[in-house]
Amino acid sequence: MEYTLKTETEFAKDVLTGLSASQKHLSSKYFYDQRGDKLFQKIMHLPEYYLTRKEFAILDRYKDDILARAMMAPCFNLVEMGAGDGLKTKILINHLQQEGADFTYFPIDISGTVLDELKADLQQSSTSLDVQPIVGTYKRALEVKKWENDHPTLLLFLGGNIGNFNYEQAVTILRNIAESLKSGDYLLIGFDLKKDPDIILQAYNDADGVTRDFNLNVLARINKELGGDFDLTKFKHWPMYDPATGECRSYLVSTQSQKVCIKGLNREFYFDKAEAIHTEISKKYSHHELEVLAGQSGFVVVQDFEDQDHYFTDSLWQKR
Ligand code: AVJ
Repeated sequence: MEYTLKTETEFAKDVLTGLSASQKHLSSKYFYDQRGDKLFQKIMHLPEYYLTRKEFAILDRYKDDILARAMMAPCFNLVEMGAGDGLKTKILINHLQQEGADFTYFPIDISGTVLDELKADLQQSSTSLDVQPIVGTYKRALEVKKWENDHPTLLLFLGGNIGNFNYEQAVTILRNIAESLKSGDYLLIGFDLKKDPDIILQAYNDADGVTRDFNLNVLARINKELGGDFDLTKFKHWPMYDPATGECRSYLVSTQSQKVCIKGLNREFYFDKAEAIHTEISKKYSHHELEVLAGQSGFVVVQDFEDQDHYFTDSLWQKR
């Protein structure tokens, strides 16, 4: 069967680059198609995956304090990087609406499906809410900057999504965010904090194998969208946590030497036995590190809001 060449898409280009590199890599941003969204929603309910529950508790407990600090005008923009299903954000949105606040919500996500669901869901519960979804990467959204107006902005970057970048990349993206904001604007950003390495590793290696399937989904996507013939049973999910750097890294390790054909790229790729594809980083921060990060990217830390176990922080920053 003839397979149309798809070398022009961003995904195709990234797969070609990543699988041609001497250390093979694929970006975790490609985990999130329709199936990946479902898997991640399942992950958020896993007993081992504490991040979502902790942040939920923080937002529920401190919503008044957070909004009292960050709400400076009757009319403002609420921008959210990586909104996903918006379940956590709904705590803040509901609260804002109860207070009669006047704001436009700009949810940004790489997955169009999840944004459609979010918009439908929000407009069902509150018909008057102005929702302006933006489908795309953080980078793209910051270039388009649909929220550029005279109103102040509260930008949300929740869930520990910033953890998917290493430190240098985090500085770059936060500087771009700072540039898209006005002096005095706020950023509420979620960081997973350094803690007992066992607890962290288990969160990325759950007993049910949902995280394994999530990781493998990038290969399933290559099969589906680029005509690949990856045999998913021949790759092993391998997360590891480095307590020094705070980086939890996930790999897919080839269990045998094998050849994979990707028709859409018109290419074959070889894997040695035990060769690894790096797929994800989930960086954990110390308080000191996030202070430095804020300073380097043009913000000051206003206040940290943490759960009782100090596993996670929603850190409120202000643009200098
Ligand atoms: C959505 C980036 C916060 O890194 O913890 C969950 C994604 N990966 N399990 C994370 C994820 C594996 C998650 N973030």
